[in-house]
Amino acid sequence: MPNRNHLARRSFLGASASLLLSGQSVPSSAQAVNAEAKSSTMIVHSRKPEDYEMALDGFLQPITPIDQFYVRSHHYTPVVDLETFTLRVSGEVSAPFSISLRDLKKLPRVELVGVMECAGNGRAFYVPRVAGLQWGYGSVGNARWAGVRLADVLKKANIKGTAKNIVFDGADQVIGTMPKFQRSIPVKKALDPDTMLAFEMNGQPLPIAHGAPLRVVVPGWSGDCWTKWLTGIQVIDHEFEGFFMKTGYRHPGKGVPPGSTVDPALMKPVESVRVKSVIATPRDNVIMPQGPTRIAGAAWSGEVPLGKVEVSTDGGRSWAAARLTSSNGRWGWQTWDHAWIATPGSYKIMARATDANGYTQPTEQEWNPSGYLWNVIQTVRAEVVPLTSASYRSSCLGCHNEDLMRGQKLTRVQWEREVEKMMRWGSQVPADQKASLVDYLSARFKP
Ligand SMILES: Nc1nc2c(c(=O)[nH]1)N[C@H]1C(S)=C(S)[C@@H](COP(=O)(O)O)O[C@H]1N2
Ligand SMILES: [Mo]
Repeated sequence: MPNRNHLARRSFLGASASLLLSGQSVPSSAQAVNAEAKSSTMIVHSRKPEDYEMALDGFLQPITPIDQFYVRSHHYTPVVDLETFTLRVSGEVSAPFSISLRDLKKLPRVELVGVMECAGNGRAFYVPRVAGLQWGYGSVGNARWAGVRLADVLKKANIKGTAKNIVFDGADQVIGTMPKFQRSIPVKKALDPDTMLAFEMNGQPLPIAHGAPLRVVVPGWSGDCWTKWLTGIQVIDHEFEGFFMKTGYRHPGKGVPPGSTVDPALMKPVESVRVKSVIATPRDNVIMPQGPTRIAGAAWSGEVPLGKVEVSTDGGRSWAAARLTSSNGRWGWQTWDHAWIATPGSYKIMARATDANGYTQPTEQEWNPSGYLWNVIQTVRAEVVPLTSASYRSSCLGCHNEDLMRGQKLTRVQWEREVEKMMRWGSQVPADQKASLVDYLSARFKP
């Protein structure tokens, strides 16, 4: 994996001034938004614009806390004045209108749990490398969104029969002469009762980094369709020609020879995400003691619902059904786990998800020019070492209580130094068992 740059705890203090909402008297509901901060566990890809990735631990949680939810912004975060904010609905409608947030909230309220995944999630794994943010696993999150149906807003404007696509406009502070971030979705998806304009996330007013005061929620479709800082909805009777539809966010629909270029006109806009599972625990390259072990993570799908999740501990030769441990509904991700009795040896642990149509995650990459929709089955290598290592018993426990080891949480290098010191001080560790003793100590008593 490329440079993993973690957030320093203080890093957001410096940025907080630009996160403040302007205006003297904002409604009280807006004030919580100001107290916005991200967890120090997040992986920083860029501070300006803000691009933060969730750490693997996040896949153990049925709902992603806001402070761990990934951020992907093409431009700088705008300053939004809630007092003067209006949403404009125009184009192929017979009753165009502008509406304040307060009036928008008078429409029927809807709520759902939905996973949002960046189309570029997993881009870092493509070989050869693809330009763009080098996301690992964590440009995805699962939140409870609340707002109003986009269909209700469109109904209010009375969209015409000629309507084909809905273009969303955000208030981004555009960088230089870059194109505005504008995406469109087809009318059919826009009218789906689950497609919404959200003003709440996990029961709080939508945070600024996530699009306050209003964003689009397009369940099952990749994050690029989920426009943040929404200020305009334009109904059009043709295909939208903006850069991020015509050139960006297009996929050949199948794998192409790695490293090749494809004419955007021959590709299609990215819409649904693909079925995928991520292993949060154990971690890749772990050395761990034998015994009961929990293999766990999260899995999700897009337009086609999630079917099942299976786990293999033998590199994909045999598979066992994992247990789904959350009930996040049709559009959310599901946490899963699998109990495994690990015996000493080397293992390749895998998790694979299958959607309700029977499509299973691939074992090999299907390369595409922008590195979208990575969903290759993940492999985690684990080294399981004996719990009652004979040399641990005779060499360490011969003189010390286990408390002494338990009290020291050391790295492998540090344990190696300790073992060498003990050997100098008379411990009879057979030379050929030194390495496995160090493995054992560093697996059981790690930082
Ligand atoms: N206005 C606006 N909306 C946007 C973006 C943006 O840059 N500007 N980024 C999109 C992309 S590519 C993704 S993956 C999601 C990320 O949403 P998040 O930052 O809330 O995680 O927002 C989408 N909506
Ligand atoms: Mo994205």
